Amino acid sequence: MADYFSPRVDRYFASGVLLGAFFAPTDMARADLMAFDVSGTLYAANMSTQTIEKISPTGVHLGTFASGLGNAYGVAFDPDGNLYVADYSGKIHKLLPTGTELGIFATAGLVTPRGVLVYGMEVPPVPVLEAAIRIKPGSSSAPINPKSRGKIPVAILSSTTFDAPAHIDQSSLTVGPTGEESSLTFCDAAPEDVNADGFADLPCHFYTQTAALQIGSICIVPGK
Ligand SMILES: [Ca+2]
Repeated sequence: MADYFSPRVDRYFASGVLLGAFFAPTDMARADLMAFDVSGTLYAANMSTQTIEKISPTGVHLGTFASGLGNAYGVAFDPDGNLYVADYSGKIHKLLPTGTELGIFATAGLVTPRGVLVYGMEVPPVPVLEAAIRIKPGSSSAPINPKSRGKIPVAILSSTTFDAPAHIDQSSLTVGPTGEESSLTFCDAAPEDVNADGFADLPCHFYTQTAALQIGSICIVPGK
């Protein structure tokens, strides 16, 4: 969800509960309209800078994808990965997947276009499994010392419908405020049922310093 008057994009759980700021750079005053490409990279039109900005699937600002787009508002991809940009000054720009502008796609009939859609591009969403994080379950206090040079053990629990050791791509696991931290040390070769529910879980270990946890910041554990 882009907020017009503050430079950030927030993310919500499917339930509507606020997950937190997904993307909040100070150099994007107006992240208005956005579109995902097939890899999950987000493209946000910024009318104030006349640019399209790229944001990684974990919310890292990857820089400017294309510039000189007038009053860039709406964005939409076609099946070939070309990007169409609605320019409020009266035209639709067409960009190649590289970001190079192919030219003006249309001007006829356009006065102040803001939104643009490509017919048939409604892509089924990638299934997302949301899981809660419990720190030191069973303990009355749950401190983590961010200055520790040790490792944080994290167990990914299995269930009747989810086999963590079999389904998790271990190389995709991270722990940290952005999800970009290369904090994984290793996962145990042998699965272990850490919560004694009969399902073997995946114990993993993350470098505490690389995870760079801070008081008051969120911690996310993305993985595929
Ligand atoms: Ca278990």
